[in-house]
Amino acid sequence: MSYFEGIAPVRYAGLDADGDFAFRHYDPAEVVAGKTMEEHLRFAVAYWHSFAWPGGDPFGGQTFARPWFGDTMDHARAKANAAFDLFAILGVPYFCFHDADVRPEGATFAESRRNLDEITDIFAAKMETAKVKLLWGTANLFSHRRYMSGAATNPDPDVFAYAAATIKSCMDATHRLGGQNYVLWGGREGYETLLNTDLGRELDQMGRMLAMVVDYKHKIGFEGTILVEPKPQEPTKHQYDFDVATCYGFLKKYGLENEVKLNIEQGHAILAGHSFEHELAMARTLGVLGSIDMNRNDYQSGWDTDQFPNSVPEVALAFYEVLKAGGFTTGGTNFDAKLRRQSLEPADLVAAHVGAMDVCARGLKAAAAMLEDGGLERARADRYAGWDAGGDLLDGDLAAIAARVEERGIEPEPRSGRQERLENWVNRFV
Ligand code: XLS
Ligand code: NI
Ligand code: NI
Repeated sequence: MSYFEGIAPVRYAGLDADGDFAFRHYDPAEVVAGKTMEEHLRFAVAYWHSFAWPGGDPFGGQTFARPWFGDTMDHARAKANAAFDLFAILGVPYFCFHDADVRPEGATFAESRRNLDEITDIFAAKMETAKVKLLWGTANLFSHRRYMSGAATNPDPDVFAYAAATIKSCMDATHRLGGQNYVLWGGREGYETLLNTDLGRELDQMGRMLAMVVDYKHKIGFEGTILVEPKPQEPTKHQYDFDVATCYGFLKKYGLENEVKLNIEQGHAILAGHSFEHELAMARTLGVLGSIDMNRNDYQSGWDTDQFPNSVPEVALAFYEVLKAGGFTTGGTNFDAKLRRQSLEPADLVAAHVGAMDVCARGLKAAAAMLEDGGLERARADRYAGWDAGGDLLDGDLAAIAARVEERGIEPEPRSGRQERLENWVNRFV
């Protein structure tokens, strides 16, 4: 019997739909800005939050009683059955996973790797008939105590080697399943205290690991994109992949800026003191926008709360940047989001995704309408028009310009930035 017994596949039923299990805005076949919504949004379910997270918080442990919780291969198989049931109910085109989400840890590295290979076979068999494909795979290099001082950045070279071997096994699994991307999130690649930390050495170790990942990708003929996921802190006090701009500097330093793109997460942007659209605009501008982890942070708690997205105005500005970047290529919209720990029912897991998919659909439609209207782009073009006007004022060096400023008696006239008018304009669409 399915864990989701009694919940039928969710379909688009329009604004008059009844109940929790229908899409009111996400019509996968509806064409928006030249592509179907399914092609634009490329939704993915995150295996870890939906199937591996026990519902704990810093003051209490497990609240969820999932029948597949346990550390045997039988549990892992039961978990896979439930996961593929949810993928089918939602009709999502993609899912994402870490090794540790899908297989039990073995007594040795070799046993863990064999467990992963066995689950990979099961996924491959299910994917032959299921609609769902793999958006990305990744290695969990942060939960086990061996990684408490980092993975690539660990002071112990044995941990670096163990992490490298683990990444290889996860890249192999991702390749085998036809993954569109491979992700590296450096949860413990950072420090708790500078007092015991050699920053330069740790950055070099991280650069070497990433370069080896890129080499291995080419060696095995993996055609997906390698993605790094920025996050400023949590679990460590400071993480090296702080934000988009920091990651770009890192990629440049190690010569990887043409090989690696970024997976940008809403909650991580907030933790870094940015807005999601800032991070996306920065990545678009730097040419490294790869994929998004869609979620929402609580604005009061200051934690990475990984809630399902719920704000159409915020999501609209995010998809505006994605559309401006030309849309996703190998990337997609991964719901790196978990239920609140009191949301115990199977139905909660389904409804959370249904609502999030509808919010994204509304955001996408608003973004497409804003772009089509062109109001923001016109306002920007007008604001910078002086630069397009030509003229020789800016020719030459500082001295030449300075001379012209005096000769021509140039006195700049301040102009309105029109922020409130632009905010009002955006509100017409969201
Ligand atoms: C944690 C990260 C993690 C990555 C995958 O905050 O968002 O879930 O997306 O390792
Ligand atoms: Ni996160
Ligand atoms: Ni994430």
